[in-house]
Amino acid sequence: KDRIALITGASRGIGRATARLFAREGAHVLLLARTQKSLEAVDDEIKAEGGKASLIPLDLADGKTIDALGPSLYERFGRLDIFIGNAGILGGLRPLTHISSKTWERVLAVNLTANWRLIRTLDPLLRRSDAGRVVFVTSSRAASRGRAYWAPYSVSKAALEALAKTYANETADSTIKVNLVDPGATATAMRAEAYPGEDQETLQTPDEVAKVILGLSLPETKASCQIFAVDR
Ligand code: NJP
Repeated sequence: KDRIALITGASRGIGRATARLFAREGAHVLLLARTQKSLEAVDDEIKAEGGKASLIPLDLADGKTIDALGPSLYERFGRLDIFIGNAGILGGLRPLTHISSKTWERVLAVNLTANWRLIRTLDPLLRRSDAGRVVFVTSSRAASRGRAYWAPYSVSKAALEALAKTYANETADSTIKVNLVDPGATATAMRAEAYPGEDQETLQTPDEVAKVILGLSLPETKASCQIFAVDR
C-alpha cells in the first residue's frame, strides 16, 4: 500500500524537491503551503511523472485550520506514515531591537507553533502507521550561535529542536521515529533572501537535502532524536 506523506512548505525549495522524490518512490504526497497556484504546479510535475499527490492550501499561521487537519486526514486516509515539518520563514534580517511584534509573532507561529499544532493533531494518525516517521527541517547553526540579525529565526529553530526531541522521547515506546535535518546552505528562495547576490550555482541543491530526508523517512530507519547535517 502507498505510504501517505504530508510535507509542509511543499510549493518550492527543499519541500518541493522532497515531495517530488517521495512521489517518485511511490508515496502519496500531501502538499501543504499557502499558494494554491504553486502547489498546483508541483502537483502537475508529480502527476507528469506518474506520482500521486493531493493539495493542502493552508497558512501555517492559522492555528484553527491546522487543528482541523488531523480529523479531516483521518477521515480520508485513516493514518499518516510520514510527516515532514519543512516550512519555515526568515522574517527579514535586522537587529532584535528593530523587529516588529508582528514579525516576531509570525516567525514563531510558522516555524515553531505550527509544528507543535501539527504534531498535536497528527499524532493519532502517525500512531496508526506501522512505521510513523517524522522529520523536522531545522537550522542548527543559526539556532545555536545566536547569529546577529537572525533573532526570531534562530529562536524558533532552537525551540523547534527542543520540540522534536521531546516528541521523539514521548514516542519512544511506539514505532514512530522523529529526527531533524539541518540542511546548511541550499539553493532556494530563502537562501537568496538571506544572501542576496550570492551565486546559487555554488550551493548544494534541494534534491541533495531531499535524499537525506527520504532516508530518514524509510520504515527501516532506526535513528530517533538525532540531528543530521547535510552540507557538503
Ligand atoms: O525555503 P523556501 P527553503 N504557511 O522559502 C512555505 C530550512 N533551511 O526550501 O506558503 C504555509 O524556498 C512556502 O510556500 P508559500 C528553512 O528554515 C533552509 O529554503 O506558498 N506554508 C514554501 O513552500 C526551512 O524550514 C536553508 O509561500 C508556508 C516554503 O514554506 C526549510 O529549510 C538552510 C508559510 C519555504 O520555501 C525549507 O526552506 C537551513 C505559511 N505561513 C535551513 N510560509 C537554506 N535554504 O539554505 C512559508 O539551514 N511557507
